[in-house]
Amino acid sequence: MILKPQAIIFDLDGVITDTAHLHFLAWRQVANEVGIAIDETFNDSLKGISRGESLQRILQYGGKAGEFTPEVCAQLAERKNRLYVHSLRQLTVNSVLPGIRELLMTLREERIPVGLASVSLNAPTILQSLDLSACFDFCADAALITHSKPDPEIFLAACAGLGVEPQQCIGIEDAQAGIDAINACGMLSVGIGTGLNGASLQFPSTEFLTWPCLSALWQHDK
Ligand code: B16
Ligand code: MG
Repeated sequence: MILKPQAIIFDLDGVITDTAHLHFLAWRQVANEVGIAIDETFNDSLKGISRGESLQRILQYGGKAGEFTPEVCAQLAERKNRLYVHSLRQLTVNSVLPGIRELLMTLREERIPVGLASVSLNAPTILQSLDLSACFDFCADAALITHSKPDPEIFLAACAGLGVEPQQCIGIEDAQAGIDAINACGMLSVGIGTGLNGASLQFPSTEFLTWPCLSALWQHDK
């Protein structure tokens, strides 16, 4: 039996910090401008979904799929991003979700490599605002990814960058698309929140996420 996982790979939005609400406010404004009303429940379905695909889902939801040229879609996505990036100014070192900074420090002490698998192109900026960049050994580059979660591509890229095998790693996610992506590459999956299906282990919030729990999961399953 291998006693420790080769790496722990984290999602960003909803696991490291809560940027979902900021994504929602920016998308709601852009959606309003094209006559579509979205709410937080619909926004949940955009978690882990890339910017371009999120826009397509919003247009579909509002019955406007195919109404805008690719150029206009690019402008709408760009406008959303400007609003979102502006709102990221409110992030500080205190915006890290409960227990996460402590877990990252423990993983360092245990010499377990740490990776990031976020499809957000703003991930490096967000980690900097949280003063967490140094806690990650490798962050998969969302710009090089062609498929959003639930495709496993971003998690496989994180494993490749760390030089580890997915089957020897644990992935942590708050979105169903992310849990499906983790499971698709053969990693053990840990879900944060409620209403997730198929996670190897699930916690209601990040404060319960500790190294002893992850270690116990590993030793139980491997
Ligand atoms: P950006 P994650 C995802 O981050 C968000 O959950 C999703 O709502 C967002 O559309 C996506 O990043 C792209 O973000 O527009 O900043 O490139 O959950 O994979 O950390
Ligand atoms: Mg997430």
